[in-house]
Order: sequence, then structure tokens, then C-alpha cells
Amino acid sequence: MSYDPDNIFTKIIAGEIPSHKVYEDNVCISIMDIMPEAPGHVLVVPKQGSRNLLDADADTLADVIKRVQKIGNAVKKAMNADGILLRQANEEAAGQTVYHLHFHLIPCHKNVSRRD
Ligand code: DGP
Repeated sequence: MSYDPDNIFTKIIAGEIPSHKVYEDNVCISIMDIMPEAPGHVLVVPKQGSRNLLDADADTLADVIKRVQKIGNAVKKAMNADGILLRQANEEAAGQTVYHLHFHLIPCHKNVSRRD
């Protein structure tokens, strides 16, 4: 499957659709997920367009995983979380609904169950 730039995250990156942005640099944006699985659930979305992890170029992945780590640490601290769940879906069968590569960072607390 190929990348279709006509997707919601491309429009959010371009500023055509509003979002609650918590981070931005030349590589990615990070936004609050509109369907959070837990308070503080954010998405890290590379500006470079690719359908998902399976077709992303290696340089983009190398750049974005550093941001995932940095934003993950910031979210953990901000939410006073005990851990961070990293979730990333590739294709419909795996639960992907937006076809622009993104990573979910979901704060987790001991003894608090999440909505799956
Ligand atoms: P996935 O199912 O892994 O492809 O995750 C897509 C996520 O994107 C899902 O948790 C809901 C979120 N989402 C969909 N549309 C929007 C939107 O317009 N704004 C924001 N902030 N999040 C969105």
C-alpha cells in the first residue's frame, strides 16, 4: 500500500485542522490524541510522510525515535506516570486507522487500568 498525503495528520501538520500540540520541531509534531486511552495520551507524528513503520525511510525512523524517547520522558514526568506504553499500528488488521506514521505514548499508573 502506498502513502496517501490526503490524511488528517498531514492537514494537522500543515495547520489546516486544529490540534492540541504539545511539541514541534523540524522532524515531528506531538499532539494530544482525540480518543485518549488514558489521560496524557499523545501522538508523535513525523512531518515526513509515510504510510506507517513498514514503508518509512530509515533516516526518518532514526530521527523520530529520538523524539519518541524525549517526549516519552516529558509525558511521564508531566503526568507523574509510573510507565509509558508505546503503541504503533501498521495496517487495518493491526488497528491502524490513520495512514500517516505515528506513535502513541500512553501514560500508565500502577493499579490503574486503561481503556483498550
Ligand atoms: P491508530 O488507530 O493507531 O491509527 O491511531 C490513530 C489515532 O489518531 C486514534 O487514537 C485517534 C487519533 N485521531 C484521529 N483523528 C484525529 C484528529 O483529528 N486529531 C487528533 N488529535 N487525533 C486524532
